[in-house]
Amino acid sequence: MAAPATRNNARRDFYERIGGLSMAPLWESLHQLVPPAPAPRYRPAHWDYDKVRPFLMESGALITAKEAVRRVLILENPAMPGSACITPTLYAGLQLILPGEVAPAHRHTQSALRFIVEGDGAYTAVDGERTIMHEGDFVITPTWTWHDHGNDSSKPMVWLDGLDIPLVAMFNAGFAENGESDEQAVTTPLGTSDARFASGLLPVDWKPARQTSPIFNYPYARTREALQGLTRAGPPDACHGYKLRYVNTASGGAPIATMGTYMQLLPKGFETAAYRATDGAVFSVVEGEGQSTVGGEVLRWKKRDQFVVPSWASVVHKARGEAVLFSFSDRPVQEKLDLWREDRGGK
Ligand code: 1HN
Repeated sequence: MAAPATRNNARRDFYERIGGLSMAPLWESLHQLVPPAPAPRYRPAHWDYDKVRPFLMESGALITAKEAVRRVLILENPAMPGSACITPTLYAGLQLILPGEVAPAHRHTQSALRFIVEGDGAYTAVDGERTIMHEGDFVITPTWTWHDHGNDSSKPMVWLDGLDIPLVAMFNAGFAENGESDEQAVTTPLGTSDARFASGLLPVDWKPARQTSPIFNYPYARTREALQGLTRAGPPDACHGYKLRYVNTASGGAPIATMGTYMQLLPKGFETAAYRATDGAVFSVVEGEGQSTVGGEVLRWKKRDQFVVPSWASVVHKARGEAVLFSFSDRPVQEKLDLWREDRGGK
């Protein structure tokens, strides 16, 4: 073998020459390509609603929902500037719709979830059916469905949008089109999907045509009641407190194929055991206050704050009073691909 300097020069020269043929040496990047454990290139981050809200309201004076199409402030991971992503697979943003406004109808192959942060009484319409939204409701906009939003209430409405934009972009599977009018014609009475599908019963001959849930609003009142029931039924899980996943009751799977959604209650003063999983997750604080130590970083949160926990980062949640946290992640995708892992009691 030649002396190290000569050898390195020879290698560099070799890399340059094969680079001309669009080739590269695997041995220079192997460790990075196949790390021994997830090494995410994004960070934990927290958005304090008291700081965010004034900017949201300011955006309301700058542009109408109609002109903006969607008046949203993107929650971008601070380690991924310019990406419009909160994690490498997920997009999140806070959307404002003011009284009397309409966000015009369109559809796209990206799926969306809405988690209502502030306000009551605005609607979203999906393929001709409206649902009235209230704080804490989880509402789905399935892939390739027409959707518009409107606010007939007298107060601003703010919700967290979660979309699988980066995942769809990775597959180059994105399509979108605008509706012919801003508001869709209502073709189905209010409450239809709830009546047909949300009571643990299904219309006798109904067969699911897609993975998406037939229920499109999972109201907070019911979710809260379920959590409360759990607290009476047994002790909390050491890592999660009382945690439920939203379900497509027709399949047992997630309501949206690409994004799992969860709600958990942490009893007063409860501190979870350290936990980590391969799905990075976005949280929205529904009730209470507390803190989460994420990979050693302390995020202090309260009602209406948002925060993000990266893949495989160790998490410890601690509630001051009783707290309720909504979250979403790409876990159903990882599970479908046999990739999802968790570590209960992880460092
Ligand atoms: C979208 O259609 C909505 O329908 C929200 O409310 C956020 C972000 C990127 C692309 C489409 C909505 C979006 C979006």
